[in-house]
Amino acid sequence: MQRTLVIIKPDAVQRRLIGKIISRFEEKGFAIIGLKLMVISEALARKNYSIHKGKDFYEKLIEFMTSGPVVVLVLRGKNVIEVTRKLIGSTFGHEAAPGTIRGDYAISDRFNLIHGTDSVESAEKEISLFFEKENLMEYEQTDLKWIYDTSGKDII
Ligand code: 3AN
Repeated sequence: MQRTLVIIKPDAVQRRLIGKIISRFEEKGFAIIGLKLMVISEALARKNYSIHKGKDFYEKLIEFMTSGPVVVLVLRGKNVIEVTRKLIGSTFGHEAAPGTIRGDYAISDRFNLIHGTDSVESAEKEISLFFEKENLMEYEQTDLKWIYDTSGKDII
């Protein structure tokens, strides 16, 4: 099963949206296998967003991501990277479709509540930046057989 990293950003924590955001992922059927509340250090923020280094919004992004506590999650499930991005919605709150997390709760270009990894290559890299292996709980999801059809070789 695929894994992804999600960060509930400082604006979402301050606006008390942690529960609502986590519910979207739980209700979809994903397992939470990593979870913590933390303040991201400047060095870690720069590493996680190194792809945007040099862009005009980069310094402001680092400032925002380190401005208060965030909740960091690792989610597990079928196509979790792509599906999570769909649930999150497009980057700018005012453009994000209603029904998505950003579409329902964000309006800003920068204060867009949540980060979700965008590719398989980035996922394992980002997960290892935020979590030690022993802090990820690879438990059995007991309702898996009601979320997917697990009766055959593949999980459908
Ligand atoms: P997403 O989070 O939708 O994957 P990315 O990874 O392209 O978006 O950008 C990372 C973060 O950088 C975004 N969440 C957003 O907060 C910020 N960002 C991206 N593009 C801009 C922009 N043109 N102006 C301001 N902030 C931006």
